[in-house]
Amino acid sequence: MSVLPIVQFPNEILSTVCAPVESITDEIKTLAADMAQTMYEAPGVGLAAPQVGKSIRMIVVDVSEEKDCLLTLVNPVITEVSEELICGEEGCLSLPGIWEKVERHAEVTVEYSDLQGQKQTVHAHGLLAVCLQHEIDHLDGKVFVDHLSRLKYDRACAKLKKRRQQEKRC
Ligand code: K2U
Ligand code: ZN
Repeated sequence: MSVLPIVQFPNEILSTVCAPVESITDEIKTLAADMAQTMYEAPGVGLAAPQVGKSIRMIVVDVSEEKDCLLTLVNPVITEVSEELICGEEGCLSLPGIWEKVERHAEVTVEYSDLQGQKQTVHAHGLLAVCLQHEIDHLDGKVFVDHLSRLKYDRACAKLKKRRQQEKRC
């Protein structure tokens, strides 16, 4: 398994709608393992394939305390959402240092294929529900700052630009 470089915002691949996974090959299984290792190393609780440069519909998530509950979702689809919304601070491994409040559905149902090609369904609430919505956004070419007001979006972009300029000086 390898730790892969994480694509940084802005980047065209992060605003591109990903292609479905047509068949679950050994290459897809290796990518999934590398994505999981990259997520744990970051550390994060989720990661989407475009964040490691692959514009395909696959995500990994693990919101467990013990980091022993990895879910790999191939071609995930949100099939049900709660009317109840929750608002929480989100960050993103592609936008380091940016944390902003985002409104999400409190509960979601997601249908997907696992790495054995079996159809699965997960009913999620709490951090898992937020993480799944965040990661599936990535597959649709959206990052969490796209949910912000124009003022907060511009402020986040300016903060990222300043951070990168400071990093270059080091
Ligand atoms: O897409 C990503 O960059 C992974 C995010 C997923 C995420 C963002 C906001 C809320 C839930 C999940 C990273 O895990 S961001 C870092 C992080 C780490 C621990 C808890 C929450 C966020
Ligand atoms: Zn993200």
